[in-house]
Amino acid sequence: MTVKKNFINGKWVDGHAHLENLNPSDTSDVVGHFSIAEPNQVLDAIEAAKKSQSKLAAMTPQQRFDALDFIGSEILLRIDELADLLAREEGKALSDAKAEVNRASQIFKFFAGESLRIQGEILASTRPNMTVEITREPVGVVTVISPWNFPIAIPAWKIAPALAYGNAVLFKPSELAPASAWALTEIISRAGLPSGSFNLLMGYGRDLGPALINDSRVDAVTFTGSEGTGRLVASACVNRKGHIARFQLEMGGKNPLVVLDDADVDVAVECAVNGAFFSTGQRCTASSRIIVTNEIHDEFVSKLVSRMSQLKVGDARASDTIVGPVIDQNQLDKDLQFIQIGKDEGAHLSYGGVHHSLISGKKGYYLEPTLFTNASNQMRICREEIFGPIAAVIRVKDAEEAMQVANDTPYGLSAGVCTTSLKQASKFKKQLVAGMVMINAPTAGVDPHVPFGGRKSSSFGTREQGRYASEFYTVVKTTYLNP
Ligand code: TXE
Repeated sequence: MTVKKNFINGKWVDGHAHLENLNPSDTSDVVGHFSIAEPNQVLDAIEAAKKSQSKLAAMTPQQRFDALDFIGSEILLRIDELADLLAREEGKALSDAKAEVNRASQIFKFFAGESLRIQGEILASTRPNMTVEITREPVGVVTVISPWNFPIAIPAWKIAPALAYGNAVLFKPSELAPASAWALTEIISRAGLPSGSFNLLMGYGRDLGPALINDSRVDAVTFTGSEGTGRLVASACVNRKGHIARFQLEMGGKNPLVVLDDADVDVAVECAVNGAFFSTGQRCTASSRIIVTNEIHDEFVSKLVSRMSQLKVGDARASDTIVGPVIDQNQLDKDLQFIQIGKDEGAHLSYGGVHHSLISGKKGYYLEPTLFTNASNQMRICREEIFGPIAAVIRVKDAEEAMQVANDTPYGLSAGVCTTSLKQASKFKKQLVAGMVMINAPTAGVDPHVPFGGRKSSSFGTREQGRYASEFYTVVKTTYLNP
């Protein structure tokens, strides 16, 4: 049995035990075995990262460009292989997996360019003979904690800017999807970065998390995952010994898609199907609340249900699969529990809700895309993040009520509106309390070069992606120069 190792201080290192990574489309298929790092190996990695960070920062911008461009190019060159691996370990349909791998490549290439564009400012001083210079420097050592649902794109959008701006990285991927993380690390290990400036530490967050955050040699922590874990990470960053770590959290969503009476109903149905069910609904930007005004409601629901019947559920790697399995038994149990909660709360199950343990002879965590109608915004299925292929339709009387319901949520990541009225589109753009607003577009699916993030319980800290990422991965220095 081959065990894929952790990467510490430029070397592949065994841990004390290993994770078994199972294919959620076929649980008899073991994707691989991955070494679990020990907390004292985390300390070795921190030491190495601290020592090498200045070497990374001393590389010329062109050298950092070349390293990141190499990573982006190799990802693209191996897109079919990496997408197949991603679909196999995470259960995302192959077309979605391919799009994700492509996006990871685009992100590395974008930040390759950004390493050449680190800007500063020179201002006149209020004092005679003085000049004020504002420059950006690396933060130092950054811990990257990522979830399983985008096992290559989320690491890419954290690691690429960290390296571009000269930060050493400690990368802790999700224990549920180590294969894509390992493959990405193997590419990064050949990119010509100083030994120790990039480290991979696989294992469980509860075991490795404290070591990765509590050490004051770690300057910043970027996290994506559940809200509960996000709060633990925040508290550890604030309450550790030594200085408070800079931190950035991307957490849950309960994203609304508003469909107004004047919407193009076919466009609205496609937005709902894509936003709610693609990637098996396991996206923080998934549309889980579909808020529909009275007049269009019945036509919209009937077309949506008919469209849902065309969504083939199956093995993520089968070419005709649209909805792959959910990630694991725990997530399946959570999804089924919420389906029962929805029924008990009095919502009407209009489509799906059924778990198939066997499809085409393969035992997996298959769940039909599921739609509740007659839901109210106060039901638990409309308030808590489920993270599965489950959406609820809430009927409202008009655009005003739709706005109120859309914003009545503890979250604020992405929000969509389908309308043909410019006036309504402008109003919703202004008044939706969300980090991202989608007009006649699914709530999920974003560009790789622009800011990503939310409000309220969805996010904390500065935005990720695009040039706004520099706010997190650099510190500003103000120099007063009296020559
Ligand atoms: O998340 P966790 P899980 C939500 C979604 C899902 C639920 C559970 O609702 O059903 O979270 O998923 C690491 N200190 N989202 O269990 O536990 C962990 O190892 C430091 C929404 O995967 O938050 C992993 O690397 N780190 C979300 C990462 O945190 C710790 C995407 C995320 O794990 C830690 C994923 C600790 N104490 C899940 N404990 C979204 N909205 O995008 C765990 N980790």
